[in-house]
Amino acid sequence: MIPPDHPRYRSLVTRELLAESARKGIVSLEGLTAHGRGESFDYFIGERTTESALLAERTAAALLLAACEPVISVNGNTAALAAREIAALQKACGAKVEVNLFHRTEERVNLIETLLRSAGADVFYGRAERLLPLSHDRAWCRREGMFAADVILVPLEDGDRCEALVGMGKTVIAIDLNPLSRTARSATLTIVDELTRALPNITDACKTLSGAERGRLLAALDNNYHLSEAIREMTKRLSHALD
Ligand code: PTJ
Repeated sequence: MIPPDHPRYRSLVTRELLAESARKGIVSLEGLTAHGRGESFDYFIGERTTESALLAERTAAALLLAACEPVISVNGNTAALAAREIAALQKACGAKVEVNLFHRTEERVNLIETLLRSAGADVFYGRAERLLPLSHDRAWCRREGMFAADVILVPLEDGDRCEALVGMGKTVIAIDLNPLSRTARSATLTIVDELTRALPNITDACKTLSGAERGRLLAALDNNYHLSEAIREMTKRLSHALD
């Protein structure tokens, strides 16, 4: 039992949720280490949404709303941490929600789809095929889903697939706390923020952005700006820690 007055209460509760999800088979054991890496980068940005991340979240909303075939890709960590937030974003932007796993088994796909449905998401399912140019199992997706997407949101992605999706001509929005990762550097737009803070901000922006604001955000999209602002923020905090 974690006492609510523990200074790291939220972080400890989240870890417990992920550990429990790993025991159920939703999160992979590797997903637990990925979360630890994310936590360390979150420390460096002060565990809050920075100004540049919020701008990236609003730009992500503009991209999703402008898309013809938007898709939200969901893996084990994303489902465990944010199934309800995924369902809310789907309602706000009309994207398909499709499960795509690195450590893929049919059992995990089914568990994650069931969790998403119980949170209110309308999960895109059907026969998966090896359609993406990758040698690992993230290549499996649906022809009418991810394969046909023009804009795809990929929280906690690995660099290989992000590069492959961009290479296929897709607009890729990544959510990744590590601004140095291959994913962050190869995506069209990277949101350097924690998943459960980023998703509600994108959903809010989907509901409130005017047509003119959307146009301005799309015209100003510059991923290098978001990455360098995130690195600047982290460097600033680290150097203040020495004061
Ligand atoms: O469920 P599966 O089988 O598809 O596996 C999923 C994992 C997460 C294991 C897989 O995609 C993976 O190995 O990811 P990576 O390459 O470790 O990348 C995950 C990235 O997400 C890292 O750069 C982390 O810093 C970042 N990250 C981790 N947790 C969060 C996060 N970013 C935002 N919010 C988080 N909560």
